[in-house]
Amino acid sequence: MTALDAFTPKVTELRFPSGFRWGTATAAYQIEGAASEDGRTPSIWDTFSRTPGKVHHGDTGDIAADHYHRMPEDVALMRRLGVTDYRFSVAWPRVQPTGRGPAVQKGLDFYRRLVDELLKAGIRPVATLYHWDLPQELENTGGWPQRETAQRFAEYATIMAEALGDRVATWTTLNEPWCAAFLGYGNGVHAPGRTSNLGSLRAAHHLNLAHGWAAQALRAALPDTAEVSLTLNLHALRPLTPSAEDLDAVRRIDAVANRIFLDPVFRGRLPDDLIRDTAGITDWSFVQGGDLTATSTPIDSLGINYYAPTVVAAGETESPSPWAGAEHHVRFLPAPGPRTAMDWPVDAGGLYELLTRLRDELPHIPLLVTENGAAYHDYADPSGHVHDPERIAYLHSHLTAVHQAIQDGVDVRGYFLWSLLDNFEWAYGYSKRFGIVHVDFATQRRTLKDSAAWYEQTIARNAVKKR
Ligand code: IFM
Repeated sequence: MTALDAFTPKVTELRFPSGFRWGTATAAYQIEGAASEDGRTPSIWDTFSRTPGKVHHGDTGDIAADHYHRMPEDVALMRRLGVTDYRFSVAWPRVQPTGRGPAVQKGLDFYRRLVDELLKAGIRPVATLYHWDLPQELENTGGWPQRETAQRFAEYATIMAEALGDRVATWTTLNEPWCAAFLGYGNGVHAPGRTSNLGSLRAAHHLNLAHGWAAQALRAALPDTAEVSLTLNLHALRPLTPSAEDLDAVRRIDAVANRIFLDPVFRGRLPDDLIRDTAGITDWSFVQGGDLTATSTPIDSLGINYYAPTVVAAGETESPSPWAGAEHHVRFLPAPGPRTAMDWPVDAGGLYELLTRLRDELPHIPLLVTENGAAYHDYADPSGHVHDPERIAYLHSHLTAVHQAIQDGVDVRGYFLWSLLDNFEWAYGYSKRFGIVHVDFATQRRTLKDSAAWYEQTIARNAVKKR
């Protein structure tokens, strides 16, 4: 130690800006259950999960974490943790069972009660309109590859804004449209399980259009102070080597994973290279005049969901793949590093890379990390405790990356941990646990994991420890 060190206070904490939003996130189909109560009709996920072989173990969201009946208990848990914000999604088929026409009051009432409960607890509600549960009736008439679905979505956005707009200040139109388009209609591992490259590209465009029209509908119905947002799962892409071939592989995937959404939404155009790369599939004539003006309706913030980076190289991918043909001559490789129960690498650098990229490319748009977290093989020990040190380490490293990004000039306004509760992890059913609250699905008993206590302290300090 030098003489100077003795007088320099040691930075032991990485403090976040005051007013930083600390949230948790969930999605309707993953937690609500009550799949056929109070007028709710099947969504594409009900149909898909009931189709043999589609979801691990034949699991469905019929009961899930039974949040529909336990909502006050779950809000009380969040209050205990001290979260400032809660990001939930609305189940479209609970509110508008056929995807058309008037709303079902009982369905709306659930979200009214939820919002009231949150406000009573001092928690800001952040509502997502679409987290993948399309009313089955709209899939029957063509789903997202069909333009009309985007019109229906804008009407549903108006219904929700009129019902909750006086109390919900932050609205997200879509969650992860990449998954809805490319996993749902490209490789079919998500609902509705269709496999068509053309279908996935049409779906991506109509999701962009749905976002733009819904943003306009929200603006028309909400107070001027409302925050209108979109959440993307942008891919942090890394070339295997700096060779021209590997860099071109990154470019191709960046076009079909990231810029296919970023460019229509923030620049009012489609990437030229995407149009070139997909020329064998479509001439994009389903994009009509005025569409790209609608998709670029200004929004107030962008949500980023991040879990792990993706390494790409020149080569060949096995089909069916979700990349709409743009992956020809592209290979995906496992990134190095420790892995979560999803077999995803733990690498917070990818989050930093995405955030700083957005700072450089879209300097005026405030960012929210709307999902980040990890699944591990958690269990309650004989004394009833759930120890999850790996999740704490994961969260710590990713929050450190967010802090560094803020230091480096990125306008990140909040962080929403995925997820509050263990829940239905889509095609993996209940086999993957992302919650900081353990759910015993046989009894629906909730137990705070060690990571919940860690998050509570982090929120209270508005800081993570420097390691
Ligand atoms: O559970 C999902 C969530 O619904 C969307 N983003 C990724 C999470 C983990 O896979």
